[in-house]
Amino acid sequence: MGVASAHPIQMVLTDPLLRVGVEGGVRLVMESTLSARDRVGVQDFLLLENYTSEAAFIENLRRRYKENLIYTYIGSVLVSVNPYKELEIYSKQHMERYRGVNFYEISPHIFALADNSYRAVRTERRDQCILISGESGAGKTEASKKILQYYTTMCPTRHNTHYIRERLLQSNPVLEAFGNAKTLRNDNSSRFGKYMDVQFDYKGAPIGGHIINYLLEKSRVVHQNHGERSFHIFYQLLESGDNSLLTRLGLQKTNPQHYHYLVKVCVCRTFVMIFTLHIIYICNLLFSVSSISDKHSWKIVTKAFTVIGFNEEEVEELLKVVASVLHLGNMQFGVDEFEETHVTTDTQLKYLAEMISPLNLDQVLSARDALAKAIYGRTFTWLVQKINQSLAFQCSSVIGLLDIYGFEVFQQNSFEQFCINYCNEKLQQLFIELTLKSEQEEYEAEGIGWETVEYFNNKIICDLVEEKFRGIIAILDEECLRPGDASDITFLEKLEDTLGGHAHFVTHKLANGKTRKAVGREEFRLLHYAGEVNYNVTGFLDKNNDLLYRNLKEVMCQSGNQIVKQCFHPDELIDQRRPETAATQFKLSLAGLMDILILKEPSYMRCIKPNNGKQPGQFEEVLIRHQVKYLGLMENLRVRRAGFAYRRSFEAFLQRYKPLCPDTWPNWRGQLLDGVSTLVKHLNYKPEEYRLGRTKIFIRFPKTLFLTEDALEIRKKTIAITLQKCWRGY
Ligand code: AOV
Ligand code: MG
Repeated sequence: MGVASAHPIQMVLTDPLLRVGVEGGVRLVMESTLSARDRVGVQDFLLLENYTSEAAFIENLRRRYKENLIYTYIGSVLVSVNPYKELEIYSKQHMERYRGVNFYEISPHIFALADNSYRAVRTERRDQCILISGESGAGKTEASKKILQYYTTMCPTRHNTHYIRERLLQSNPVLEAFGNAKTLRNDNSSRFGKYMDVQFDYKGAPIGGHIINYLLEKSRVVHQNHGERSFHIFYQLLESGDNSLLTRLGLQKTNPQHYHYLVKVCVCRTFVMIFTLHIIYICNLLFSVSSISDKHSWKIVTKAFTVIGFNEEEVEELLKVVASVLHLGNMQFGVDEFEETHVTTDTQLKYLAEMISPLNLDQVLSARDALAKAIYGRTFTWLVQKINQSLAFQCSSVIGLLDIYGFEVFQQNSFEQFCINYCNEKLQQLFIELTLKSEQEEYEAEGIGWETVEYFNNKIICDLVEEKFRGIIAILDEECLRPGDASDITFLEKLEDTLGGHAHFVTHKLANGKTRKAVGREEFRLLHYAGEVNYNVTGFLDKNNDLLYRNLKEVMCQSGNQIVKQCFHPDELIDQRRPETAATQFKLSLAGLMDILILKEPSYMRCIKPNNGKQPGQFEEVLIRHQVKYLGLMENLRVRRAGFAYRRSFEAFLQRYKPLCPDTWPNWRGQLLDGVSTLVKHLNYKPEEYRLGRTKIFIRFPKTLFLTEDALEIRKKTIAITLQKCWRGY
């Protein structure tokens, strides 16, 4: 359609079904590999006739989804719709089809995205990152695993780093066991953020990796929402750990209901006794998740430990930590006639418990929970460090993969959802900065004629959360530090005082003094880019403070368990400074992430969740339309359609493609602009395909650049053959 179908370079290079000789080179054209099925709808939204119509956009998605064509492009952005069923499109043969092949030549696929980034690293040593976004359950984690599989299967190997590929792959099941859980939105929901660098040597072999983890939702260790589970590892261990192991850990091979932390759904404590039987019944139904086999996962995880390089003792130490968390949850406390709390559990944890007994019952329980969360959270970070050690970080070109928890809305949303959704705002902001905003600013700076495309910039929401002094995190920190009567409710009041009237912040109070029913008295509502979410402030201060009694830390420092010992360092006891609050730590780590990403060349994948029932084949239009809207896909398409797919500085363009023109080869001695003009004239670029700015050339269609790349490849071969002949003759 709008794409240059009969490009002069293409005419030289291609004849759809034939091998054609070009300058001595031979090439089999890939277009014939597109089957009729692959062509359902358009495979790139840029080709949509009616590209401004949201209905046409969704219809294209629907038609393709019906044929199991879950991938479609918007230029170089890959859009995917979760199929909720296994598709036969990820085999090694499929990977091979995508190796070294340009986007437009073959049907859209995650492997094409992976390969495209890989080639940029391999041929030009440009660091890449692949940013995968979408709401909870949309398919981000699955996508990042597929990308990693592609690299570990298709890239060349260096024999002395062969083990690295296996370790890169096997880090996933371990981290998922400890960091993923069943939620209402996703049976295997990532409850931590993960950024992973895969490092490649100059030959393109993966030689190392490095993982950064972001804010684990550790409150899940001590309670879960109704219908959800704690982290997978607990169930895997209880279901499949062999008897002697469980005995050594003091655990019983029993239903998880035996462990208080695994049945601690969010129910008021006073009613726990009354409803115990009822809860046990519900929990029996809850523990098994039909889409997850804890037994099978356990086998994979234990094997993965070995691959990563854990020895038997280390695995046992780690599982002891997991078990100790369950034991902590089962500690019981009684109150005597003087209202003092005593430990009533007769276990080896009694000593530990005595350390916290001078508190009242509520304080004791929250101190115990804080300890369980700290142990688990720190062990998770230890695990990531341990994996990093095994991945042998080296200074080289990288492809970064970002797989972070997706935007989520539950009936009850707390501090965790607030952090998760803030993180998604930041990623959306990056997407806007790097695509919509910077693209348009660049055209302006380069003096390229341009009609501005309007889009919603969510910076206003990022500022609302993170601004110094006035942002929600700053106000929360202030309340956390304020001595005296600070509470979750005073925090809410402060928010109202400072932010009331902000376009994206709402409480139950209306300006006319009346009450807004849709927001509870203990809630505030944020109008996120992806939708409205009510946050209940209960627990915000505690979770943000994330404090642990000093004497509990002391006990932990003396632990005989090697992992616990490493997680609780005595230096912590000497340090008098107050640690950063949880929200501020998170804010800083996200700022660090943005710094990492901004230095790399990004590729985007936007994942869409087709229904809330996790069902294959169900394309719920309202739900999908909402995601298309908030992911900014229509704006993305409009900017792309109006804009240019690629840009290169005159210097880089000339340097790379000068072998294609006798006037610029081997060197161009004049002005860069003139050199580029001469080169594109020789390549027969049509006027609508490119623009020359002040310092850069802008190329409208990917196809133009791909064809130029193809021509370059052939030219290089010709040069190599000529040189060989010369040498032989010589
Ligand atoms: P998420 O990472 O985006 O959610 P996942 O990648 O865990 O979502 O996907 C959720 C589930 O959808 C998976 O467990 C699979 O059952 C299914 N699924 C996703 N992608 C595919 C695919 N390409 N082929 C087959 N099934 C798929 V969250 O981690 O909750 O934000 O925090
Ligand atoms: Mg995930």
